[in-house]
Amino acid sequence: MKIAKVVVHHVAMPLVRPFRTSFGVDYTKETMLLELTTADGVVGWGECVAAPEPTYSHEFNAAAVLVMRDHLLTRLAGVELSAEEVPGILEPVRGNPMAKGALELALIDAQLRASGQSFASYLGSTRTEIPCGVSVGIPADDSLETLMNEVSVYMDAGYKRIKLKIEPGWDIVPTRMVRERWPLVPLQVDANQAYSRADIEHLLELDEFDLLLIEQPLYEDDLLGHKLLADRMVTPVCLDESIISLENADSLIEFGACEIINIKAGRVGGYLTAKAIHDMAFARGIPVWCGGMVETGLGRAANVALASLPGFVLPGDTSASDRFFTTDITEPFVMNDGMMTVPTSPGLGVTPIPEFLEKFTTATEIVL
Ligand code: SMG
Ligand code: MG
Repeated sequence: MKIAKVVVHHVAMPLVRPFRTSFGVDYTKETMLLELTTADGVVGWGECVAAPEPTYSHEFNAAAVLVMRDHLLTRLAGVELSAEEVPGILEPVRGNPMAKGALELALIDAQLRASGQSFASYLGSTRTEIPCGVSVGIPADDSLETLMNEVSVYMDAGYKRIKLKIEPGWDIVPTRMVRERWPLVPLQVDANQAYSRADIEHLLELDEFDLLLIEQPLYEDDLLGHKLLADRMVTPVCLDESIISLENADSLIEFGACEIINIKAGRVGGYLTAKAIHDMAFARGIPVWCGGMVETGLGRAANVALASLPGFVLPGDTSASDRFFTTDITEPFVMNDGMMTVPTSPGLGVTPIPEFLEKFTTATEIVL
């Protein structure tokens, strides 16, 4: 295929409630949806999981557009290529995994629409439905009551796993409260790098809550710190932000810095690398699960397909569309008895609904 045109749709979608993490609070999802057209007139869609600010990682929306336009599409446009060649062609460009992953996804979608194959089948899916977990933010009002009410809503909805966002000052007490109220629910915590090695003794207090894992407790570059923690903590250490490639995932497992991996395609440069990390971890018996970046239905479709691979043995942050949005940009992803159906139509299996795309679009940019 030849990439002939790429339009970036900037969208802003209100969240049903604020989503607060240790690095900030969001009231709106401001994201970029890519509409890629091939020389044959096939359209594919992708979603960039960067944010307006470089707070989860170094990438941010404005920079991602520039990188796509000036450094990625200059290498990809107008040449005959398949999606599988994209990681290799973009390899000379350092970093910028979210920008790369978004373009790769749009091309995969176009390619699969042309061939009539679903994304899940293309990846090698072994399941028709997946269990859903949910990520619960730190309450914007710092109230334990607000947290308990929110978790109650998710428990009633049938979520199979609860993840609590934690930070210094919001960790032991809320985790204990949720664990006491729901003694059996699979529970995990995510600090988004908010602690340091000086907090190791404190983090060990979480061991009493029978957690599935603790996610990214320390700064992403503190690999030794994660190993020191993993050596002492009974709760398995899982890495998110620190995992940026197949090679470093392999290294960090070998080094003992993590026992479980959160796989997010955008953080590692795309779904092909995400699958490679899955395959490596599966072969080594390392559990993985699918992370989320508050995606619209487009990115959610891709994540649900990824999460249907056999090594995804823990429920992911693959919640229903209504966890974040009153109106999704695609047909909404719904959950039944804690499970979500993996799309089977060609490509991602969903496309933006024109009326909703128009409603949420704040700007469009032609980058090729
Ligand atoms: O999509 O359900 C989702 C969000 C899950 O907690 C979530 N993501 O560090 O894992 C993480 C965060 C990163 C995004 S915060 C805006
Ligand atoms: Mg995380």
